[in-house]
Amino acid sequence: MKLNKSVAVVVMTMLAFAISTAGAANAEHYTTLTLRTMNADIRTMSDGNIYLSLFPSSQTFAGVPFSLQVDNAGNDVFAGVGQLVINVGVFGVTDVYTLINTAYGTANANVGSITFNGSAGASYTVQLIEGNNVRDHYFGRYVNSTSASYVTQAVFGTNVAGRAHLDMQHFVLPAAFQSQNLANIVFNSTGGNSGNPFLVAATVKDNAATYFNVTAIPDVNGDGKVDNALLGESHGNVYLLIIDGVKGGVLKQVTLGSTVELTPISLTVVDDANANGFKDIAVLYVKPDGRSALQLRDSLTGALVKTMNIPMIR
Ligand SMILES: [Ca+2]
Ligand SMILES: [Ca+2]
Repeated sequence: MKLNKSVAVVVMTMLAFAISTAGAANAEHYTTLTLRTMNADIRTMSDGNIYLSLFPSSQTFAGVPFSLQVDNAGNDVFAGVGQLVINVGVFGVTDVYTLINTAYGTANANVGSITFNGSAGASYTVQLIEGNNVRDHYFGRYVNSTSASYVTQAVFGTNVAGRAHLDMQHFVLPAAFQSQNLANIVFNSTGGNSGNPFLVAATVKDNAATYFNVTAIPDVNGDGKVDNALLGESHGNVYLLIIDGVKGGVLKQVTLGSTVELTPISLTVVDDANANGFKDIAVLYVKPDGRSALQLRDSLTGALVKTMNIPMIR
């Protein structure tokens, strides 16, 4: 609905800080982005009182952390016809979450776009369409519906007539981004009174993994060169990776269990217990009861050969 603060036509290239919120080791890895430049205050919009508690604060909406900011002038979103460039600089981003709604809006109007630019050429643009992936923040006489499955309506606020709300868009980036930095996100607003999109906050999720140990294993891909086995953890699971010792590509990836079930310690090469001609790998880990165990995994297939409890020390 109405933007009480006058928003001039602006084309802006603004910087933003990326604040890492890695959190617990077992948590998914999110980075909340801070908009360094804002030019409107949604607390003054229709039913804007519901936003009073939000700025500034850290919030979790639908399981995704967001950083909500307010500047010295009392602005808390980027709005109006113009462009905001948010520098990111996070490697291997898989998902981007945004809080975007509009003031006003005409059904099916193209009111802008959001573009994700990689550091090595990847680029992905999504148009912002009223009634598809954006809608009025206020449930009233403008556009009150979204059809895109990746929009979660009213992650904050109330989704009924006469009340305001914020919606969350979940963009899944193409695979090319997993081998480069997400350099920046360009929020482009063109809608004017056909729908004036405003960006409240954005957060990115990456595929960061933590590796605990690596060991050389006899050649498993037949190029005559020694390969490597790695023990790692990502997104709440513990993994064994067999990678090409020369080129680094993944030959086999298997999940050993969740980080709730096992805490990875180390791994080593052992003899060929399952007699398939390839040495096996013993992974040492700690169970929830504090006792340690070994998973014996085949170095070619990653298949579980056996699990061995380790005798207590007397
Ligand atoms: Ca090899
Ligand atoms: Ca074997």
